[in-house]
This record gives sequence, C-alpha cells and structure tokens, in this order.
Amino acid sequence: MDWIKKLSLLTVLLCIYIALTNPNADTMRKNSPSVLWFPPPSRFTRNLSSRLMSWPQPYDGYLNGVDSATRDSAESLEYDYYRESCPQAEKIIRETVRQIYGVHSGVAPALLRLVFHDCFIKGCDASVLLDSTEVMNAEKDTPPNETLKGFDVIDVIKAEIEEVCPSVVSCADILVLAAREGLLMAGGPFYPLSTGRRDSTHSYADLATYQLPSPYGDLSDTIASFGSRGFDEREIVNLLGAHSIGVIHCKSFQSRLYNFSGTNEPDPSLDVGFLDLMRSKCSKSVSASPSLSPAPSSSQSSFDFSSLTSEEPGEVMNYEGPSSGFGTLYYHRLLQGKGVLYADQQLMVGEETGSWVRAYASDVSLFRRDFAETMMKLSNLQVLTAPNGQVRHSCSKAA
Ligand code: HEM
Ligand SMILES: *[C@@H]1O[C@H](CO)[C@@H](O)[C@H](O)[C@H]1NC(C)=O
Ligand SMILES: *[C@@H]1O[C@H](CO)[C@@H](O)[C@H](O)[C@H]1NC(C)=O
Ligand SMILES: CC(=O)N[C@H]1CO[C@H](CO)[C@@H](O)[C@@H]1O
Repeated sequence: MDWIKKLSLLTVLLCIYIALTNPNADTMRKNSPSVLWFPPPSRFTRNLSSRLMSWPQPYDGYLNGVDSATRDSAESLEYDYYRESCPQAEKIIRETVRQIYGVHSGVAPALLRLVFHDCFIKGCDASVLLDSTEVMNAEKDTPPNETLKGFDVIDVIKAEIEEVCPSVVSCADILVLAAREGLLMAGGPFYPLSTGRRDSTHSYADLATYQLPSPYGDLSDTIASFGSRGFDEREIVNLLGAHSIGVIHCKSFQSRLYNFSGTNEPDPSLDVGFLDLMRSKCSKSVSASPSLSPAPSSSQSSFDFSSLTSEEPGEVMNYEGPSSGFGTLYYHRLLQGKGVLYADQQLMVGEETGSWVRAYASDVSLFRRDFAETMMKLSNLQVLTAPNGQVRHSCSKAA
C-alpha cells in the first residue's frame, strides 16, 4: 500500500514541476510586479495539488445559478491552449498592453470594464466587441456601454497576432488576457487563465440594455444581477473593488448630486462635505465643468488611442497610484460614505456586504487574493468553446 502512496505523490510532484517549468505558460511569472498570484487559503485551495493540475477548472460555488452548459464549457478551456497553434500569442498580448500602458495608463481600467461588460452578457464571447450591422444592433451601441473604451486597443493586439497566426486566436481570449496584463500593470494581482474561448457570431444589444447592473441600483438589484451569474455577496464586494482604478464620468453620478430619483434633491445618504466636493467637480450642466480625467498623453506618442483620452469631466478613481495597494482606498471611502456611485455606496447597506467592505479595507492581501479568484471566475463565465462559436479575423466583425 505504501509504495502506491509514494508513487502517486511522485506523480503529483512531477506534474507540479512540469506545470511550473513550462516556458510558455506564465503560471508563476518571476518578474511580475509586487504580488504573485498564489492560491489563497480556505475555500479556494482545498487541495493544492489538484488545483495546480487543473487551473482551468472552476472551484465549487462557481456553479451556483449557472447552467450545466456553462460548467462544461468552462471545463473545456485548456491551460496554454495556443502552445502549438500560436505560441507567441500571450507574449504579444502582454508586450502590447505594457507598451500602451506606458503612454496610456487608462488602458488598464478600460480593458477591465470591457471584460465585465463582455462576460456579463451571454458570457465571455467577445460579443461586446462586435459592431452593429444592418440586421443587428450591437451591445456597444446600448446606453450602458456609453464610455466603454479600449476597442481600439483590442484591434491593435488582434492585428499583430493575425500577422503571425491568422484566424487562430479568439478575440474573447485576447480580451481576458489583455485585461489581466493591464490589471497587473496597474498594481493588481496576477491570476492564471486558461484559453480556448471562441467568439460569438452575435451581439446582444437587448440583453446589454437590461441586464447590466445600473449605477443607481439598490443593493438588492446588484445582488440579483450578480447572483444570477453565480456570484455571492463576498464576490460582489470584491469585484466592485475594480472601481479602484479608472474614471467615472459626471453623467454616471450627477443625478445623485442634484436630482436623486426625480426628487430635485441630492441623495440624502450623501455626506454634506462630500456632496459639496462632488458638486465642485461636477456641475449641474456637465459640459461646463472642467475635465478631471487624467491628462491625455502627448499626441506625438506612437499609440494614439482616441478612446483612451476622454475629455469629459468625471471623477478619477485611482487616488492611490499604481504602486500602492490596489483596492484599499475604494473600501475605505465606502466606510466613510464616499462611494462615487450609488451602487458602490449601497454595499454598506447590507450586513454581509458591509462586513466584507470592512474586511477588505483592513486586509489588502485578502482583497488581492479574492480579486484574483473572482477575476478568473468572471473571465470563465459561460464561455463558448469548439465546436461552437468561431474565431474572428477582425474583432468588430463576425467572420
Ligand atoms: C453593480 C455593478 C457595477 C456598476 C453599476 C458599474 C458601473 C460603472 C459605471 C457607471 C462606470 C463609469 C462609466 C463612466 O462614467 O464612464 C464604471 C466604470 C468602471 N467599472 Fe464598473 N460597474 C459595476 C461593476 C464593475 C465590475 C464588476 C468591474 C470589473 C471587474 C467594473 C470595472 C469598472 C472599471 C475598471 C471602470 C473604469 C473604466 C475606465 O476608466 O475606463 N465595474 N462602472
Ligand atoms: C486532492 O485532489 C485529488 C485529485 O483531484 C483527489 O483525488 C484527492 O482526494 C484530493 N484530496 C483532498 C484532501 O481533497
Ligand atoms: C428631476 O428628475 C425628474 C425625473 O427624472 C425630471 O422629471 C425632472 O425634470 C428633473 N428636475 C430637474 C430640475 O432637472
Ligand atoms: C463606445 C460606444 O460604442 N458607445 C456607444 C454606446 O451606445 C450609444 C447609444 O446609446 C452610442 O451612441 C455610443 O457610440
């Protein structure tokens, strides 16, 4: 009996060794900034060895509220799926995002938000990237998608990849991988992602209009929206930590300041000092107030992404700067009643969500570990895999 145990232990160790030394797989990258992804304790890592050999697989709890097709598809993703068909793909994505980040740090929040909008509507199938056609209204042309950015970034990456391996790497994979690189550059945690997602042929404008959570949603709305996709309260509080970076434009919170729910009064839950501050940044008529977006970088730069250099006024969320603990200040501000969006501040209304806000505010490494985990889960939501879907040649057009 004993030798059987020893043999299986040896096999396990060998698998771990192979996983860690695979040159194309960036499982534990040595020089990634600050925090390496590592399986956090408790519910995430019941079993480190099986975890290491089966990254693509979601952990328990993932499946709550998600149909079985989803489970099967997420499990048919593969680690380093393009190792033979396009071994350069992940490197091209990483390097392009890094170069762009050097001139436009706004690329990180832009891609992160794009993943959220893609994965929430019919799964991570790049449906958010499609343009409208004569017969189809696209998700990107619906109200919740106003100010979505980063489409041009995806196009640049896709074009570079198409040069070396045409029609092999899906837009859906490019999007989640690029967002991960951007997050890393912005000081966020690393997380491993498996690949093999395929692209949809359709974009779901109706779903995007009604199913994306509203910035004016009550806590119960937010919980319902995320809950139907298998996210619990802890994960909701955690994912909204994405609002640590990027820009929120006046439009998205203006009626909180002047005319909340048609009352002609500000949101009564707003602290008076904070209300004044927000009003000074965001006047009643939006166009008159100054821009608070990060200064657009030099137009001489080789990357001139119009979508990343918005001139509209808004509230910059990354008070912290890229090197400080990504996430902390967002939660501290909620504790002080200074959430920018109504939906953000609502997290303090619930007992359980409120306690997670406190937990993350006081333990940044807990936040980062959970964030790595929830981003994996978000990036694996209802993916399309072969033989379904397609690989687009241009991300904005069905092949
Ligand atoms: C209740 C859920 C959510 C609501 C209501 C919401 C709403 C919004 C709104 C209104 C904006 C500002 C858009 C603008 O004014 O330009 C925004 C920005 C952003 N959201 Fe969310 N969001 C939610 C969840 C998430 C999640 C889950 C993520 C990612 C994991 C995310 C990532 C971002 C990022 C990074 C930005 C900044 C975008 C940029 O600067 O380009 N959000 N969100
Ligand atoms: C660890 O994972 C292996 C493979 O999935 C499984 O056979 C084993 O029972 C697990 N051990 C524990 C303690 O969960
Ligand atoms: C306040 O909002 C309500 C409903 O959205 C609208 O009917 C009303 O005209 C607004 N008041 C002002 C002063 O803009
Ligand atoms: C980035 C983008 O495509 N935004 C679109 C969002 O939807 C509105 C219509 O509601 C379009 O006008 C925007 O162009």
